Amino acid sequence: MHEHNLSAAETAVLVGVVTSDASRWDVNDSLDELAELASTAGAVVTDRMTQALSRVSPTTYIGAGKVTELKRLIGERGSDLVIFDDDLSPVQVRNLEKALDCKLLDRSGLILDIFATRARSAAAQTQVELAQLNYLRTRLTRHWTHLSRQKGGIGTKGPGETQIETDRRLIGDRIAVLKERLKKIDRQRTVQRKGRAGFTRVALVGYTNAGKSTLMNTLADADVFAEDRLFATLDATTRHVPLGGGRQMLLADTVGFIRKLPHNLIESFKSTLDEVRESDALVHVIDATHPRCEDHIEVVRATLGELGAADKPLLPVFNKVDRLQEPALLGALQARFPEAAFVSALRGIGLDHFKARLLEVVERDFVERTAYVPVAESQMIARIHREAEVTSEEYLYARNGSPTDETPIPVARLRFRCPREFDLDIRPLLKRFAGLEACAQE
Ligand SMILES: Nc1nc2c(ncn2[C@@H]2O[C@H](COP(=O)(O)OP(=O)(O)OP(=O)(O)O)[C@@H](O)[C@H]2O)c(=O)[nH]1
Ligand SMILES: [Mg+2]
Repeated sequence: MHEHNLSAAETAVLVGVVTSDASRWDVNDSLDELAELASTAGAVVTDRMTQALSRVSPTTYIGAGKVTELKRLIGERGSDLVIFDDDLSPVQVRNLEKALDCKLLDRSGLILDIFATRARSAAAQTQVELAQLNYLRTRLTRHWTHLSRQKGGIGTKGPGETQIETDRRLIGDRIAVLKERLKKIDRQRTVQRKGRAGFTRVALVGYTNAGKSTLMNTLADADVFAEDRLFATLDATTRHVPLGGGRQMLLADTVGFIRKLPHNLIESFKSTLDEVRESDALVHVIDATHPRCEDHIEVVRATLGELGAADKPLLPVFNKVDRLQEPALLGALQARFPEAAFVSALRGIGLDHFKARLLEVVERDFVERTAYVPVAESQMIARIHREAEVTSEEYLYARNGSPTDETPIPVARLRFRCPREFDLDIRPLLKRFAGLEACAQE
C-alpha cells in the first residue's frame, strides 16, 4: 500500500549539526538514519547539509551563514521540504520559516508522520493522533502560522487541518476525547491480558527493522506484516509459540524503537508497550548486519529503562546472520556477546538453539510449586489459575492434622509453575494450609 503517491515527488534537504556532545553518533550516521526515515515517509532526499558547532543555535539551529547557504540550495533544487535532524523549538521554527520560506520538519515530526501513515488499528490511530496533537500543541503556543502552510504531503498526516486550524482549545478538547477513547481501549486490553495470565509471556523488543516481526512469523507460523521499512509494526500482536518440552509461551511483537523516539509517542503508546512492561522475559532482536548495531543495542536498553523494563530477564538475539558478509564478524559478535543467540529469522537458521536459550532464560525466573488449598477457598484457587500455569489439579480430601479437628475437608491439590514474584506473594497466604494432609474420605 502506498499512501504516499501524491507526495512521492516531495524532495527534501537534510540538515544536521555536529556538536561536541554528539557522543558516539557520527552526524553522517545520524543523517543516514534520517534519510531512511525520510524515504519511509515518501520523500526523495537530494542533499545533506551539516555544520560543526559548539552548540546548536537557539534561534536558527544552524548558524546565520549556513541559513543563507541553505536558502540558496533549496532555491536551486526547488526543494519541497527541509528536515532537521533534531527537534526544533518554536523560536527556531519561526525564524527558519521566515528565512527559508519552505516547509520544515524536525525529527519528531517526521517520525510522527510515519507512525500516522502506518497506524491501522483504532488503538494505534488514536495513540498516534494523541501524540501528534501534543506535539503540535507545543508548537502552536508561540508559533501559529507556520502550520497553515503545511498543506498536504509529509508532516500533515493524522489530525486533519480542521483541528490544527481552529484553535488550541479545540485541540485540548480533541486530546481529552482521545484520552477517553484510549482509556476504553486500555480497559479492553487489560481484560484480554488477564485471560493470558498463567502463560509465560515473552515480548520481542528491538530497534526498528531488526526483524522482530519476521522472527515472530517464523516461530509462530504467523502472518504479521514485515517489511524492509522503518516502523512496519505499530500494534502489539500476540501468538502462542511452542518452546519444546511441551512448554508454550505467549510471544508479543510490538513497535520498534529508534534513537530519539519522540517522548510523546512513548507516552501515548504506553498501553501498546504494556506488552513489554508486563512480560516475564524479553527477546532483544538485533540486526547483526547493521553497521551501528551496537549503538542500536544502547538505544534499546535506554528505551527499556524509560519504560521501566530494564530489569527483566533478557535474551539478546543477533538476527540476519545469513546476510553477514564477513564470517569474522559473526565470530567477533559471538565473542563479545557469549550469552546471545545468533539466528536468521528469514532463513530459519539457529532457531532451535535460540529456543533452548530462551527456555533457560525464562526458567531462571520461574519456580514449580505444589499446594493443597481447601475447595472452600475458591478465590485463592481462582487466583492461582489466573496468575500461574497450573500443570495438574486434583480434588481429594485432607485433614489439617490438628487433634481437635479431625474432619476431612475437600481440597484441591494444585501443581503450578509461576514467576518467582508471584510465589513470594502467595507463599505466606498458602502457609495457612501447610498442615493439610491428604487422607481417604471417611
Ligand atoms: N536477510 C535477512 N533479512 C531479514 C531477516 N529477518 C528479517 N529480515 C528483513 O528485515 C526487514 C525488516 O523485518 P521486520 O520483521 O519487518 O522488522 P521489525 O523489527 O519487525 O521492524 P519494525 O516493525 O519496523 O520495527 C524485512 O525486509 C525482513 O525481510 C533475516 O534473518 N535475514
Ligand atoms: Mg515489525
